[in-house]
Amino acid sequence: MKIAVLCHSGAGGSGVVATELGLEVARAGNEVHFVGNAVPFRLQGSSGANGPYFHQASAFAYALFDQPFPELAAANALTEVIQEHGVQLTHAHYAIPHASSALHARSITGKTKVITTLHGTDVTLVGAEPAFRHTTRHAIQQSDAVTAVSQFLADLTLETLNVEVPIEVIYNFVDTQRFVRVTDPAIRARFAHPDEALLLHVSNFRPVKRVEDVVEVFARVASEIPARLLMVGDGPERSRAFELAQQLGVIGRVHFLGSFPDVQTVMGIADLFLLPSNKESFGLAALEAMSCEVPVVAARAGGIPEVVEDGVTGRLAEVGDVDGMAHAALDILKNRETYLRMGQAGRRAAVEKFHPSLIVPQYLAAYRRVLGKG
Ligand code: GMT
Repeated sequence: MKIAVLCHSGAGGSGVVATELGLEVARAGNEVHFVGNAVPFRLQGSSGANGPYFHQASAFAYALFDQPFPELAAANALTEVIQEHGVQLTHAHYAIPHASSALHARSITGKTKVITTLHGTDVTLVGAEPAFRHTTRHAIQQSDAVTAVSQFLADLTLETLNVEVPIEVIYNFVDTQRFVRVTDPAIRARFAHPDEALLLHVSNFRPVKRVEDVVEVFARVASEIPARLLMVGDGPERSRAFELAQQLGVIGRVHFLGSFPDVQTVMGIADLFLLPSNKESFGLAALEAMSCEVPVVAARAGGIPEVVEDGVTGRLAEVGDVDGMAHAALDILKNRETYLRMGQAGRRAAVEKFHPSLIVPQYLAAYRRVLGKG
């Protein structure tokens, strides 16, 4: 099969899933072409002569336009890729603008099918916004197939956007060979003393992630046991989290490491992962932590309970309940038996439910069905 992929290039879960899937689909012998404004975050350095290939959309700016039109540029670049490389199928990750760009290219060429994967805020925030309601619904309705990364998201889409097409749930996956426990004490020693608990948060620091709650939970934990917090990623809420850590007097024990692609190294040395988001359709970072045998304390929001099993692979509390989350974190960190049991259960879930060998074939089957080959 020849497949084009449209996705966000930054350090967000939808771009990560799109990239890891593109790499797997290429490894399975298919030709994969990414099209966009920039090389996706995790594709950098990962593609070889057999692909996946990356095609840059034009960044043309014109004085009359008060802003550029990246979705039109993407549709144009995709049209060229379809014509030049005989792409039969376009996989759009995130409804707006990627599915819209793909539909545009389909309408120009009459040659590509479009499969759209819904990831989260494309429905819960963007799709719920009156400014994008009709275009989001149209992009979903007109796709040749639609998938969502959790049952929660599929149900919400059908309900809130009044969508009338079927939505197949295909969970996200994790590379369980890459996301493993890191046992080298020298790596952990860079960030924490052996007697300190190492807590971790990884995200793009948008308001939806509630990064201030991460700091609040950490401050409560650190008032009872020796602990440190690693904050990985960057985004609009970073400085607020930093200021709060200063106000709460824990700044010396909180390390803001910025954003980097090899997050498995810090996942593999952490003792606890925090994800207090107020909306989360899946929570890919939590799954990556689970694969590294790290228990997760998270908000009972959206699709998180489909990934993190309360009391088994971690603990869930209501959104904003920082006392409850701190209490749960301390329960886990103070009880070695619970900590080990939850870590091992997380790893087992990653291997048995979210392994690429289980999930990638579901996408390949969807591709074949859309192309009338399955
Ligand atoms: O929809 C978003 O907010 C963006 C997206 C991203 O690129 O970070 O995150 C969503 O997709 C991820 C991959 O499927 C999911 O793991 C995240 O839960 C989801 N984010 C939200 O729902 C807030």
